[in-house]
Amino acid sequence: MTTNKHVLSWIEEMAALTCPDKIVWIDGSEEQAEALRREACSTGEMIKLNEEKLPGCYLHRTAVNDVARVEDRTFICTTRKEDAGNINNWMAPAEAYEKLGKLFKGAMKGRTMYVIPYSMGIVGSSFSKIGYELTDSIYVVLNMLIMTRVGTDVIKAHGDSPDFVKGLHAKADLDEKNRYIVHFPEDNTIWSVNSGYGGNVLLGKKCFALRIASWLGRKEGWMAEHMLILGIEKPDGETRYICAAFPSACGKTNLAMLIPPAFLREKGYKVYTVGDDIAWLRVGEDGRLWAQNPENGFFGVAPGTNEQSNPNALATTKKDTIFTNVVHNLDDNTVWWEGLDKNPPKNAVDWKGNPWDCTKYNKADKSTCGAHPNSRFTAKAINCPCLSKEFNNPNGVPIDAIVFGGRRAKTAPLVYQSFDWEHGSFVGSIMASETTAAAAGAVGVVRRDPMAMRPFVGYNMGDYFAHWLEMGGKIPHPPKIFHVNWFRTDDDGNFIWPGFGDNLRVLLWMLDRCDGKVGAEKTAIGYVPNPEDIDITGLDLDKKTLEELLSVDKDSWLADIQNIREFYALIGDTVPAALQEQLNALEERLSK
Ligand code: GTP
Ligand code: SPV
Ligand code: MN
Repeated sequence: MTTNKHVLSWIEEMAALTCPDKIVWIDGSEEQAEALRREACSTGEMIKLNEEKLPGCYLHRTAVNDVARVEDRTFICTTRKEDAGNINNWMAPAEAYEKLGKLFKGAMKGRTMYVIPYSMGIVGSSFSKIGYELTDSIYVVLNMLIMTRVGTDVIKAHGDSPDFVKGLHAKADLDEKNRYIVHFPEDNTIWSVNSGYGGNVLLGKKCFALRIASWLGRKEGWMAEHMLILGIEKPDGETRYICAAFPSACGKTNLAMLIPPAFLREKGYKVYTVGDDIAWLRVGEDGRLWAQNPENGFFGVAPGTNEQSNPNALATTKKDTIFTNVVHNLDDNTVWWEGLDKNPPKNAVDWKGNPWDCTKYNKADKSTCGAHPNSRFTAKAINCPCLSKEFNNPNGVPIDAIVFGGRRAKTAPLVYQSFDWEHGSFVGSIMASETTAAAAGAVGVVRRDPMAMRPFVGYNMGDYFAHWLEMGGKIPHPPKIFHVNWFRTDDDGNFIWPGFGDNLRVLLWMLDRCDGKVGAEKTAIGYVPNPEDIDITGLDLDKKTLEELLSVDKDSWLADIQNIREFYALIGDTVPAALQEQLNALEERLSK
């Protein structure tokens, strides 16, 4: 398949280590993919779903102990510990190679090693990057075929270059205690062992396009961010682009695919998706910040996706989709998840593979769920009805606004705007959110998650903040930076803001701010909208509630300051002085 001696000698070395029975190159052809699907069905690894209702769709169940990213088993292995920083787990590279080398030794005996040549970004574009993933999992191959651009075109574009990301994955025996997701940014290398789940094993995604790419971006002067990219077409036909960074399972896919509320649709507003999870950002010749989605598909959260919340995502999953850890409806061989509709299947199998009694479902008890809370769909971007026509533009799209946001039951208002890039970087650095099922561990605990990148920065968090500040100096026309919170709750724990499509109302305020069309109230934390500037036409929401959503409670902010100080202290002295000063200034403004 290739004559690239760097690739060949690396594969030879990895094969000598893992001892597969055979090696199969993935060429990106439909024939090969179809043969692999058939093989996966014959072994039970995947289940073919109803060809009429869900053509080309499959169900996969992971091991019960292997349902989410494992942050405590994810490592950044740099020669110097301080290059990985205090937020990342660190191991010395030699130690990690030795430790994992033992786990990989002979791990593919009796199995096939698949070689996946893939491109993150448009094949052959100067802003794309190439990786090879070696894996013993057909599920991984089939997911990578959807999520990235794979095959002979990539090999051709790669040519003889020694520059590529070397990914090695083996399921081994899925032993949790020996599960490791390990990055060697100095070697462009990723090793993942003992998992078969999503972000742990689709090495192009979080491992490459965020952790390794963020390292490369710092070195090369660009940014890799956990951001969706969307386009808003206005009634006059002009399209404006926004990036938004929310932590895992906090609404990126939903915002990226939103359907405008009826009154805005009637006025002619349309929303287009460029990306739903990852953005690579660089400064364009015009001095603006340009964003590209390096992925080719969506690995989206299934629960909560329905005809009302996200019809575009639902439509995207109607063909050529792999469903992971959802409910199998045996009556018509389709799938179901909590929040899809009010008709859970009667004759069904849950995500663990056991018969599922939907009458026992109790919202408060996650163990009664039929679908795992982090169950997912892997769907092709081209099947998305609202995919942007710029999706395959190698230049990406110019960005007007960057939005940060998280799940905060109280503190954060619906929206506010930072004073400038430096303050905006500060706002990103102090982000916090309640944890979700996307990662193993407790759910619903508030933790600091700077720029939604806490689990994904491939180097020292303080240096990452410094990179943000430095990039600000390199962008002559920087986007405006905002912060949102769709998740404020009332005293009974209900969300106050309707969210989903109605979030467009807030995005339009941002665009008006970018264009200098509306004023705002200057508060201690930033610019907050005058309530009358958020259009609530047709909403069951009164002005008083909107005021409440926009209010800044100084006491809870002051209480947060202490927590931010502790977090900065944890990162250590790499936190830029400018951000420490921003924090002091915020405290001062709040105390006035
Ligand atoms: P990752 O793929 O893990 O990075 O997640 P994501 O950020 O793309 O999150 P996603 O859009 O899949 O949403 C996760 C959950 O948040 C789903 O259960 C959604 O129903 C819910 N959600 C998304 N947007 C909103 C919103 O505006 N309001 C409320 N209340 N819930 C939302
Ligand atoms: C996330 O957890 O942010 C995801 C899913 O997008 S995973 O690919 O598992 O990282
Ligand atoms: Mn994500």
